[in-house]
Amino acid sequence: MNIKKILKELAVKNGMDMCGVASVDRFEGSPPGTHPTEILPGCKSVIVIGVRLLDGIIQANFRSFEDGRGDLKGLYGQYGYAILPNFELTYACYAVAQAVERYLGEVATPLSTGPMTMGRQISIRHAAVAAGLGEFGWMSIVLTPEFGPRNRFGVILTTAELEPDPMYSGEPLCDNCGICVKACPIKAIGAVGSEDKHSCKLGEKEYTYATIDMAKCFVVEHAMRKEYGGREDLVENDASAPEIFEALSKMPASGSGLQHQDSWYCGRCLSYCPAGKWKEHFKERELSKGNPLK
Ligand code: B12
Repeated sequence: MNIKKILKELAVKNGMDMCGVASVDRFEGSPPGTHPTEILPGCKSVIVIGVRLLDGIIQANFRSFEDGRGDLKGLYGQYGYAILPNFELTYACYAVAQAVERYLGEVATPLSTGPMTMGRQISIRHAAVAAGLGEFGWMSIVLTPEFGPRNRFGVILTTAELEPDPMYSGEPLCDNCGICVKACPIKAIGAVGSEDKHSCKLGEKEYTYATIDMAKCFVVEHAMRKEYGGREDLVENDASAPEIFEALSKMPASGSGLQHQDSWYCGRCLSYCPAGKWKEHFKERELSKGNPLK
């Protein structure tokens, strides 16, 4: 029985595009509490599954950014960020974990995938790179050869000793073009070449990516100002994390839909990143004018 093949096919049957395996030794240097063995004692392998974002949803973002169609922005929140990918990833993580326990008699712990499922037990970005699915882009999230940053990932920890996949070693996926930096409306992504950046070592490879001002990113994502599609100016652009959380707790609950609060989930950095096959997916189909500053 080729268990890795079965698990990968199961991930695909459950709507996933990618599946990779990392050995636990690739997680040396994890921040306290986030090492896989601190979450699952005896963890030997980390399985990472990934789903691409629909081209049709990224194009809805282009209509919003380029044509002012604010009414289409929620499609990204729904199908590209908070709702669908998270639930799909959650179901697929569950199916893979069930298969590991049923077929191998080992223990498998699926982790949270992000908004709507909450929790952040491990850095999923680091796990996706460790499992060979791609590399960090300057914008700090993971780029894959086909989809660039337009993917979401989920993680399953297991005591099963699975053969690890090689880490990505193809052509560099990010050429530090700086489009993500220019596309961000609140300047949350550090400038290319800035000294304020992050480095980390996974396996034998060293990676560098920008420092992200996550508080700023959050203000835009959650439409906390009118200029980002919000109903009111709830915080200043340079609000601190505590100020943001206080404002968020007072934000009126949305009267419609599954989400409790307004959120537009921005996504400019990942929509305009030319990595992966952006040209084939969007430019050649004339889906984007390609200028984030317009
Ligand atoms: C909370 C969160 C947010 C918050 C951030 C709040 C905050 N203050 O951190 C907000 C809402 C702002 C946000 C924004 C976005 N997010 Co988000 N987010 C998360 C979430 C749920 C948790 C992040 C986290 O706290 N991780 C835990 C800490 C420990 O990790 P860290 O901060 O990344 O790690 C640092 C160190 O601890 C160290 N480190 C951590 N682990 C390890 C391991 C080793 C071995 C080493 C050496 C070092 C190391 O390196 C880092 C730098 O110092 C993750 C899912 C997840 N669990 O990872 C998604 C996740 C990172 N988000 C994702 C996405 C898509 C986005 C957005 C693009 C959404 C959008 N707007 O469209 C933006 C990102 C914009 C950008 N350019 O970065 C995806 C990224 C997918 C990808 N392709 O890589 C993830 C992985 C969700 C998923 N299931 O796919 N996000």
